Amino acid sequence: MANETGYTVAVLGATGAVGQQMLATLEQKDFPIKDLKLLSSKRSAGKKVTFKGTEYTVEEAGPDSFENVQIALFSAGGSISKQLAPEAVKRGAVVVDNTSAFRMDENVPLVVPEVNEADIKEHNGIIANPNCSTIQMVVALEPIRKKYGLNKVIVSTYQAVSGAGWAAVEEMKEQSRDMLDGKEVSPEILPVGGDKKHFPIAFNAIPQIDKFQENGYTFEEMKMINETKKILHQDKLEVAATCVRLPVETGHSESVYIEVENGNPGVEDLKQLLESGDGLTLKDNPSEQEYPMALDSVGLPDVFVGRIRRDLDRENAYHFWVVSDNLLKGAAYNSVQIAESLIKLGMLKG
Ligand code: L14
Repeated sequence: MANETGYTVAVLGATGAVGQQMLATLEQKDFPIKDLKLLSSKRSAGKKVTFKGTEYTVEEAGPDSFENVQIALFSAGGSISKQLAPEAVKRGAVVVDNTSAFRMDENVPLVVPEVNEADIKEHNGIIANPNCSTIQMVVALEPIRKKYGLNKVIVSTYQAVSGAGWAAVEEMKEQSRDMLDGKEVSPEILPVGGDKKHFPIAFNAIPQIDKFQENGYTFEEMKMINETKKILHQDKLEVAATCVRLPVETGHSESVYIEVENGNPGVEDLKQLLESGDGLTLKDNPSEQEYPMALDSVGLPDVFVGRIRRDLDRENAYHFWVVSDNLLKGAAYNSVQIAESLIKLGMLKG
């Protein structure tokens, strides 16, 4: 479909869980698209995808796919990004990469527009979209950090299966049926496709997301730790994370403990701050049992926060609960927001 005005946009990984949400977000925001190219790895090439009522055939991505592309949204896995992002940049595209391939590269801004939009100005062709669990946490931390400063963050996550892709969601559903029917199950994907062992996710809680590192933390945990410091521009911030997979289809939840640097804000102060924070929706009314839940977050771009309370032993410490749709604000929606910021900042060739 060709429009008179707008940009030439490529979506790489168009058939995947995140790619599909990228298309839904572009459609819903009526993003100015002149030409749309839908790309994938070899495995998914040839599949049909509909965008704004027009059917597209997804093409296998190669270096030349990015000829004349102005903005390329990548979500087809880290190794494809490593291979093709530099090729897209060589051909003049700006790449918004949703994998972990470039996030910690010092020449690549790592951006959550509500938090560090200005970092986009430093880009050299690639802008990284942070990890899903990191994004929703920093959106909630930023208003507090801005006013009171932060010394320490400890987070435990309760992560949904869709982050690992459609095949993992299918595995969870089939396993659930099989277990209820008393059949044996043979997990093949979770906790991590490429790891040695696989465990059932149905009726379970798995304290492993991505592979283990030498320090005993998983890669997902280290992503949260390192990315949070980079996005908040605070190398010395103390951060620890424990990432756990639950049999939830979509919507990550997080229990967050913080120690603020200056002052001793009351819970009401924090609620007001969070209520007016960009991209945040406060849902915090214990007497009416109102708090954020994964199921309620599905399909919505907001980061929901609630259960805000003081630590009982430390003056400057607080606990809260953060929930968001991991495929939207955690991935696709944030990527499209970065593309919108590029336009707003006048950084896309028209
Ligand atoms: O973008 O849920 O770093 O398994 C990698 C693993 C996103 C989610 C990333 C998962 C992720 C993911």
